[in-house]
Amino acid sequence: MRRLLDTHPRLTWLPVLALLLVVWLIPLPGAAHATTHELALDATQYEYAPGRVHVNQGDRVVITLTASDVVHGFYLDGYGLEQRVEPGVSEQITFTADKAGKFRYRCSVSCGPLHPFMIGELVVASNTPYWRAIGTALVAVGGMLAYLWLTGKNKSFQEVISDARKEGPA
Ligand SMILES: [Cu+2]
Repeated sequence: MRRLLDTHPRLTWLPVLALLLVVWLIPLPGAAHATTHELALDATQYEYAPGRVHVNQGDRVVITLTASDVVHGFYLDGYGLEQRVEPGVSEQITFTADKAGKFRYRCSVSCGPLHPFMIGELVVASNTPYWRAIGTALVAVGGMLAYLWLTGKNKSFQEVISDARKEGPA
């Protein structure tokens, strides 16, 4: 290792880079920020209340689903969750919002003429520290690749010079 560092002194910053990666990647799961998000969701002809729900990626979501007029359903796009709910009988839906983005939830039980328009939206905010860590890692890897590319270029340049000297003056 020492001999390698003597011949390639700039390699010394590679351990620093490795340390940087470790520091950034350890808190990666983002579980420290995850909370349990409990909410009541009421289904009625032809809407949900609330019509839009905001949670953070990684949150455990506990929905207490009720129907206040006729039988309704709840189907969450992207997560494939489905639950039927009858008036007067609340249902609980529990899941982890591990996918970031906007997902529609819609009624899955035909409940009347405007049933197809009974749609709500779940907004899962992406985990910023997670993406910042990924971004830093990509930048670091990009920097390392750039360094290796430059090193390789210098080496071949030196080889070119050395070859030129071997050939000597014409
Ligand atoms: Cu419905």
